[in-house]
Amino acid sequence: MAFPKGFLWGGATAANQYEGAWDVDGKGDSLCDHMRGGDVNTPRQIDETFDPEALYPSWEATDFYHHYEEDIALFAEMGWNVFRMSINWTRLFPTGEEAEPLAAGVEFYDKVFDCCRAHDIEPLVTLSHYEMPYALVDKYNGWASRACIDLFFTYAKFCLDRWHGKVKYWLTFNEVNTGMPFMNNVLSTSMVQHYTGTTANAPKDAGRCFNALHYQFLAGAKAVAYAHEHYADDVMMGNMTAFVTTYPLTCDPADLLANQARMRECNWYASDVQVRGAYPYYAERMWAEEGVEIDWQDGDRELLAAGCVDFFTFSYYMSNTVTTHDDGEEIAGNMSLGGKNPYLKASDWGWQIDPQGLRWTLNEIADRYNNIPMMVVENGFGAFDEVVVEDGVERIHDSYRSDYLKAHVADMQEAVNDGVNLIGYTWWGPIDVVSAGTGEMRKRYGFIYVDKHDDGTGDLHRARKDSFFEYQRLIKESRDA
Ligand code: BGP
Repeated sequence: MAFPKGFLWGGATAANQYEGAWDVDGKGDSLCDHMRGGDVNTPRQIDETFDPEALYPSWEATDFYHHYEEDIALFAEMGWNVFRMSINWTRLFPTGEEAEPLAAGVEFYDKVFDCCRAHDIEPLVTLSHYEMPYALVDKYNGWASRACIDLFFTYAKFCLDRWHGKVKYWLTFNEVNTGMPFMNNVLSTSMVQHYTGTTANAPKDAGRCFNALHYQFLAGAKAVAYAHEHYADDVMMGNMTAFVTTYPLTCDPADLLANQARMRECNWYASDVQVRGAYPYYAERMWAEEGVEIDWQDGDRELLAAGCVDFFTFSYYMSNTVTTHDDGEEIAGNMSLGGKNPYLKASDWGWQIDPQGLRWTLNEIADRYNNIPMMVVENGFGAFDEVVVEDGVERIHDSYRSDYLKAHVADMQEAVNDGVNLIGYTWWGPIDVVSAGTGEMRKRYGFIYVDKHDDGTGDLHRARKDSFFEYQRLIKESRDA
């Protein structure tokens, strides 16, 4: 069996990690522009005011802004028919409160979408990929304030009105569930407080996290409802969940329950709101146990119900374990912590490699949501790469990355054979970008190498890694099958 006809193959990026040109043509500063780089042991630092001595990796990133034509041509060469990217809110609305967008920003995205279309590539656009105008963080404590719902909607409405004919697939908030208190993703949760310091020390406040999420759900629902009302024939609106797949470490029933609680908190809570248009039945107890009061206002329930998404998207990198016994060793993961699994190997950053977990996860989502159309919009392998020059050509022999790719695609194929309604796959960071978690450049995911380094050096030239040709071959084979 093969992938369905018209299956979307491509890659995924985010403006703050890829676009660069952070202050060009009137663009405002985003929260990410205030973050320094770190590494696997050094958490990132958020500065309120810029230190002239410090490096802020998002400022230049890998400069899609000035390389988009070259990069999209390389994507087309691999055979892509989808490219996930995000619009940078501050390139259109520098402080988030302008009534009209900046013409230069609009023109930039016009050109990018036209370039994609010229290569028969569907853009898949995230409206907010850990981006928020810093001015809104400053003034409102970001998503701590209901005010952001309408400000986000002004931005989203502009994007949908302008680009509904060029962009069919839209996602509201990247990995919105990482705003859950347990996940403690500072890019999501620190937006709820005007916070400076290291990402590891950001204060956790369950009440603010749950309410900031409530406001994001409402903002997303408002955009989805608007799109359905005006552009139902043109667009498909999706959620984006960071899927944190966990297994009970032992068959102790207490571990089973602990794992169920973790899966609910990390994955199903946010997904249920966006897919079913209402909080899950266990939310009341969760709020009570966390001492949280949700700021319900008239019309909130109706708005959530009107904003159900058309397709389910998620990121999947790894799996973890959960246990009530203290022999579970905690390791780092994608925006979360989890336990080691003795059956799995891990990347140099401690992310456990589990392709079968992807098949399991796809089936779980299909079971829960009546086999809704699904896309894996992030999956990938961050690794150190070595450039060698052979016959005057730069080569990167990254068989580890190709192995990860092939193993995950093989298990996706199994899920498709199971009957799962999977419509697309976008590899994370198909061209080297800044790491979100650590701010590093040397944690590379790309099929395309970019000459850019953690100390800010590099001339930004691009080079095809071995995995570039593997992905190209895999896509071709899947289409020819
Ligand atoms: C996801 C984010 C991405 C991306 C990816 C890899 O959580 O949506 O923005 O960065 O993880 O993570 P990292 O860059 O920390 O390796």
